[in-house]
Amino acid sequence: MIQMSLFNEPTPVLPVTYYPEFLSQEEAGVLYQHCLKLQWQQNQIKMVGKTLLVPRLECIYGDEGCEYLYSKSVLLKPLPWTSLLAELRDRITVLTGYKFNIVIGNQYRSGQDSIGWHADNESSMGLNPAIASVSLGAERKFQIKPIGGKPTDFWLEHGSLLVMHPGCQSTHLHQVPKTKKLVGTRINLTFRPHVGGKK
Ligand SMILES: O=C(O)CCC(=O)C(=O)O
Repeated sequence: MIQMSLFNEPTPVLPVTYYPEFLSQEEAGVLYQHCLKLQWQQNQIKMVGKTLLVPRLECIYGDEGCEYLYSKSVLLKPLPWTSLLAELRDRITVLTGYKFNIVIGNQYRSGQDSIGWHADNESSMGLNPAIASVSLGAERKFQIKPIGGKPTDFWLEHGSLLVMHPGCQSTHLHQVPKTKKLVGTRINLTFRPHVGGKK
């Protein structure tokens, strides 16, 4: 299906759904404060023979045994769900019908923190995972593009939810680029399935 914009240019149909006001401002504020206290760490990644610091902080919570390895070098071992994170997981499941076993947090401390173009296609999530991404704090640009195609920008607002539907990780790449603008802390929570999970 091709949609046309006002100027008769095709608007890409993306395998994502964006809910700008998924959480109320009050709920988002409480969750942001809770997330600041999670167990953040700056991991190291091995790339082209070098060991580099991941340019953001990360944390992981989830079902027992659902370890998550990405880029063949960063192994995240989940801590047990906090009650707020479990409530949020269940609320997203009620809205979308998708089930999740882990949540990976990304904390972008400034405009210099980022995540480059990638797809979340680790085999531990099984085939065609749905991934649900909650944003808290400072607004950052999120870009998504078909592999070999042009990016579309989303400004992910405090309290918003972006759902990447099954298939998205096989056909599209996404990133949160660095920015020279002065921006505050942003926290992102990505809820994911896991083949080792019980739910
Ligand atoms: O911070 C975001 O919005 C995206 C995070 C992301 O791409 C990831 O965790 O794989």
